[in-house]
Amino acid sequence: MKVYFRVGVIGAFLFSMYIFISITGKLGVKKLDPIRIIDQEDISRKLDRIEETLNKLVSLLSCRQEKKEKPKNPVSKLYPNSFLFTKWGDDLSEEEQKEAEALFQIYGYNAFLSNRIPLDRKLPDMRDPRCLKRNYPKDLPSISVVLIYVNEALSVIKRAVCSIITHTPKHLLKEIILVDDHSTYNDLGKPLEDFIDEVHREMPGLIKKIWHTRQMGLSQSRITGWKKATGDVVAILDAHIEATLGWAEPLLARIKADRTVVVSPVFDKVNYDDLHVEKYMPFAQGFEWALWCMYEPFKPDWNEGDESQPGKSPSVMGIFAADRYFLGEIGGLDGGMTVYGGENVEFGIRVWLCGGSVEVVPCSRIAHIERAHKPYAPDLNPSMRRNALRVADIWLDEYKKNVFIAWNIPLKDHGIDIGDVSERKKLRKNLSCKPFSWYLENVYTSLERLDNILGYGVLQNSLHKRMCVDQGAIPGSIPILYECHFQEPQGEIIIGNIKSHKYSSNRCLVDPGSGSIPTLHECKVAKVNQLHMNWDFRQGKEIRNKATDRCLEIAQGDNFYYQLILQKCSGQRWTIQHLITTF
Ligand SMILES: [Mn+2]
Repeated sequence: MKVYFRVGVIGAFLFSMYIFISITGKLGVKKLDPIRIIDQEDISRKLDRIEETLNKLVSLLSCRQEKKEKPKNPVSKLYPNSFLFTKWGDDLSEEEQKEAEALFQIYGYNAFLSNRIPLDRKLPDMRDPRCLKRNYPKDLPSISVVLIYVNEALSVIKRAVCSIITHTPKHLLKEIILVDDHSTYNDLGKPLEDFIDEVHREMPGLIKKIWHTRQMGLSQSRITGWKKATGDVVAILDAHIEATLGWAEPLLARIKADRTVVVSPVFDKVNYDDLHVEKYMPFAQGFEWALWCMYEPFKPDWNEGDESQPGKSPSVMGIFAADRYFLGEIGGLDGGMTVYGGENVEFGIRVWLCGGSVEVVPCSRIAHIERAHKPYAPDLNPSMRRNALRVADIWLDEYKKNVFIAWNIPLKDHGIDIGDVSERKKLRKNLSCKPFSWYLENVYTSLERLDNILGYGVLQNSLHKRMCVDQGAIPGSIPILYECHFQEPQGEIIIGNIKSHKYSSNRCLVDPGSGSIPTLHECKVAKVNQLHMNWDFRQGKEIRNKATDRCLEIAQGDNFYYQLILQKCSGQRWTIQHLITTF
């Protein structure tokens, strides 16, 4: 039996070890009309117009804010270690620094600065020049824009609303729906109502505001917004965004052409500290086996030399637009997903499997604040893991195990409550959705199937069970013994270092043939160079190199610490934490 040991490269300390068996030898301002006095007799009409103009000015003012003066005497930094002040805030007084830092701790972005810059600030046009030449049909579907949030800074929400009003053609903008997932800060009450009232003097009824009486999480917030929507298309966005010029038309045109396409704009990055915008290149939106989302190159056949063209995407990152009825037909969003995470991946997979497709539309750009920390919980891992297991159970078929591997939890009896999945499974059946293997073969072809993994988790030696095989310092290629971690300690990555994608590489354990120190090499390179990377191993038995007949063992070094060595087999035994098949 040919056995590979792969040790990954994420994290300084990795405590897991994976065993592969090789079958084939691979392991988102108005202009004021001039008032012309045509008929001097008609004073009342004139007065009406003046009043109208004043109203417009009021609404304009609602999107404007005054700049505050800078302090004259710069002072020393009170928070040298705060990420907020790394490259921002040199000219702030001590009082201002305290206020800025306090707001930063609450929101994860520079709410202090947001409160001081114009609500109608102009952002640079990040679009490909080819986007500007494109013509879109006049009779596009109408759009309801949903903004979901919890504990968002008021000025950030106002700026999002102003940007949507400014940059969405008036005849297309059906409404803006604000969904508050039970914010606990009170500046969102009366001041937000006052802002909405100001907007409504110009555009009555445009904004609808919904408040969750308890926190329900991202997925339920989106569902709430979608249910309230009445437009042909619903766009579900975060509230810490700014829509930019021409953002809506490319999305709406795509949905008009094919109502089963779910579309995502490209998010340009708004830095959390100085709030300036950086251009992001268009990428597909994928995920890895722990179901955390990530950017991914488009498939090679994407653009044909025109990178302004929509590209197919395996999933969405949470911001998307879809035909409102189509969204309902495929089951809306999974209301069983809690708090945060995984719900976007679930949606992407379901769209593809149940008769739709997902595209990223590079001509549509939304500036999005990348927070320094998320508002829902200090540690999102537990909710993310639970949601990932739920997605796995409903949608991933035989590939479900890959999610277990990525989270380093046993295949059976993990004891984690994933909620009631019966309704969603029924939905899948009723919609006659395709099997997940179809998705891997046709949509997300770069996702590695991990078919050859035999076991995963920590690898322990019988002599000294407190110590586990670890990848050692990075950079570096010497595996070591390190104290075992069976759970995720302090959010450290202890598993998941088996790379989820075909284009990434793992590291394999190698016997260099001489000396007594085992080494780690990129598996692909090791294979090409015919390094001694094949091992015999059975659960609870020795680990023996097939080429050199030497065993991976442990021994006390000169410093009395145990270390990994290669030597003539002396009967030391090894155990891997979780087995996929018995071997
Ligand atoms: Mn966001």
